Amino acid sequence: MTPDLDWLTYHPNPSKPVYIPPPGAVDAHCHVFGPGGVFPYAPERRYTPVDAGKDALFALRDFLGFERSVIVQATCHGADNSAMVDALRAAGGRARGVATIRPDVSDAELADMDDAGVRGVRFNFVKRLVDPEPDAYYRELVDRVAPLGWHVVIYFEAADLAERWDLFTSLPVPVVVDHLGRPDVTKPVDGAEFGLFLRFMAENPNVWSKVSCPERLSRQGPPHYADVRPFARAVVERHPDRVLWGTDWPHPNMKSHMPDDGHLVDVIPHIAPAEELRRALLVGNPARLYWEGQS
Ligand code: 0GY
Repeated sequence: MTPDLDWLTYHPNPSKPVYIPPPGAVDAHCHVFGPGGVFPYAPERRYTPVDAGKDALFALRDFLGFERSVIVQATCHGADNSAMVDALRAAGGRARGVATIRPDVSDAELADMDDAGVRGVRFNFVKRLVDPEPDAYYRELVDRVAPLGWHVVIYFEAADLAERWDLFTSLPVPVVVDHLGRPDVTKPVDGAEFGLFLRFMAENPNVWSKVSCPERLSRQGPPHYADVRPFARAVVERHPDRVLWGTDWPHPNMKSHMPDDGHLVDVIPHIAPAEELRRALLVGNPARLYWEGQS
């Protein structure tokens, strides 16, 4: 399948990070795309990416100094999780997955995904990627996966938080927010918009955040993404036991630039300035949520 004309391919030779992650470090947000010839992209997709398969993902993991990965189903594969599950099975216990499911998923399919290492479902509310459903749709899906001990990953734009507040604050499982809830980083970190996100985390002890994707949120750009750091750091310091970090490789829909993954890793010490914070962010927290079956 031909990629979109304006699609930016992942960095072919990222720099070696100066920061060395601790043993057991987890890249808790990354994807696999295809290859489309083996795992076709979904007919309802909003973009056609450049193939980015499991071998390239595992090579990057090793190069950057990570031991494990959490592979999140991307919208270009719809609710066909086979590329992600294939990667989990090939990873020999070193990867866990987050699936996209629809109400027609069978219990046998859920059990098979659980066996492969899926530990959560992703609900996407970003309107350029999907057509979001009414709250009841998501509640029914949570009822299906809660007995398996799975959690929910939610991806939304900052403006959606107020609109979906009732849903997001009433889910009976751990809830992991992608990319800090996508704040507008030109607004103050102690302003009303990010204040609502901080309140969301403070009032709901089951809510986690990925302090990921400075490249998506930044106006100042690479290599330091300095304008995003205060937002990520505020969350890491307030909730050190409920944060995760990920590369977001292969960086779908990046239009401004393609990040050097080594530079992204070098942001970590700036958002988690103490060794103890970094160990929680990269090792302890993802281990608890994805490998030890508890939050
Ligand atoms: C991300 C971000 C994006 C895409 C997807 O599933 C997806 O297609 O999540 C985006 O376009 O912002 O986390 O990969």
